[in-house]
Amino acid sequence: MTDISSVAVIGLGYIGLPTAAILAENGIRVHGVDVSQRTVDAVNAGEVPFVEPDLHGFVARAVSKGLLSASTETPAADAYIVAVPTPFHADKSADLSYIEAAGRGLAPQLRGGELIILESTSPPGATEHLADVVYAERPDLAEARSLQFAHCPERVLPGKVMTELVTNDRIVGGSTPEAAERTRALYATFCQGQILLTDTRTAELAKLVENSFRDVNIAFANELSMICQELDIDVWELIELANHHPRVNILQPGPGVGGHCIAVDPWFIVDAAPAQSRLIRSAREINDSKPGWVIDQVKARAFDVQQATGRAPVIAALGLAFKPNIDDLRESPALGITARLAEEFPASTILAVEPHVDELPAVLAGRENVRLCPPAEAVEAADIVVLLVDHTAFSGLGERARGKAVVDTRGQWRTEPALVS
Ligand code: SAJ
Repeated sequence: MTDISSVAVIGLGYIGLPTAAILAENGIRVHGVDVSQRTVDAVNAGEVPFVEPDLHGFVARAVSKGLLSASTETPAADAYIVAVPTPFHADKSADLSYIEAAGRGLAPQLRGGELIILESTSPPGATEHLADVVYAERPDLAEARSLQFAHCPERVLPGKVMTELVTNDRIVGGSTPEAAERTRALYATFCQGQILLTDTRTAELAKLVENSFRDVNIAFANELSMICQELDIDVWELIELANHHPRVNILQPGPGVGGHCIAVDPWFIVDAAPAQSRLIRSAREINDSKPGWVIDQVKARAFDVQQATGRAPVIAALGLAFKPNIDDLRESPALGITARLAEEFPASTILAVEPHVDELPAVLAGRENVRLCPPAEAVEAADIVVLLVDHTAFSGLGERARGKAVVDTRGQWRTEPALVS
């Protein structure tokens, strides 16, 4: 049983808003806080300002029951959950300024005894840093150390957030065992998975390690795809065969790693222990180099088309999102590759294909040689087809690409035309 009846959730983004809504669904009074007035207005109207399946129903219900409200100022509450972004600086070190601002925003409301939980993905030591920021604002509470701090990193997959919030196991790192226990009791109001307790630094590193594990394994697959190209071996067949071994499970190569998590979090480990993080750093570098390798593949095919026809090739770029069947373009290698194709082939028409958006994103919109095009029409018109995202909508198009130069970075058409013909 939790002794907490009111929670302020600071940051109403992809993690904060679902967490606020699910706490409210389970009877806790929740007040959401965000710097964006637009987000605050949307939430107070029971709306969700981004796409996440099922979230809208939770938010609308919670607001109509009077259990969820929002504002730009932090109110008093029994517990605070900080779910703000942690981007990195140019030197790849973590930018903790949003966490610091959240700490300064909640400090004036404290009376002593509150629980302050950091959910944002953070480098080791960030929860202790948040405590230092809060106590610096409230020296009257510092001597008795009467506040409790905990780190409870989010682990949900975008697109499945409302399910995974309930079913995933959680890690809770407490500044004291009591802080960890109170956090466990609060999360147990909605989490049906195990809630495992540790200290704050271990919890922080555990989250970073989960995403680095995936990054390193994707880098292995990406490196294999480049090795196979050199050796003229089909990487997809190779991986399928190797994965028949009972202890081998190789992931899938692609055009690079996108999204705002896996391509970012490993750098926090590298920054914290640079000399010891050689494999993690290499993996990041391999995954970051993959878009350049894809561009080189297109260049080789463009040279052949130019030689054969005497004109610049029409290039279809299939997919702009960072992974299949979503509309999220953040840190998307597919989007970056399409922009670079437009730059590197100024005489070519680039047909950008993304069934999940209605207009070209800003990075492509101003370019004269790029236009948004429906999938089948793009494949039909192109000399070179570059498959960047394995959206289900593209699965039947391989046959139409037969006879054209194809760079299939996802292996989606592998059983149709060859990987790279
Ligand atoms: N990718 C590949 N090959 C693969 C798998 C993925 O190239 O075999 C690429 C995807 O195309 C995409 C990128 O990796 O560009 C990341 O996609 P993802 O589906 O692996 O992960 P995210 O970024 O959507 O969510 C991850 C999840 N972490 C792990 O699976 C360890 C999620 O559970 C975390 O909560 C989330 O990061 C986060 O917020 O940290």
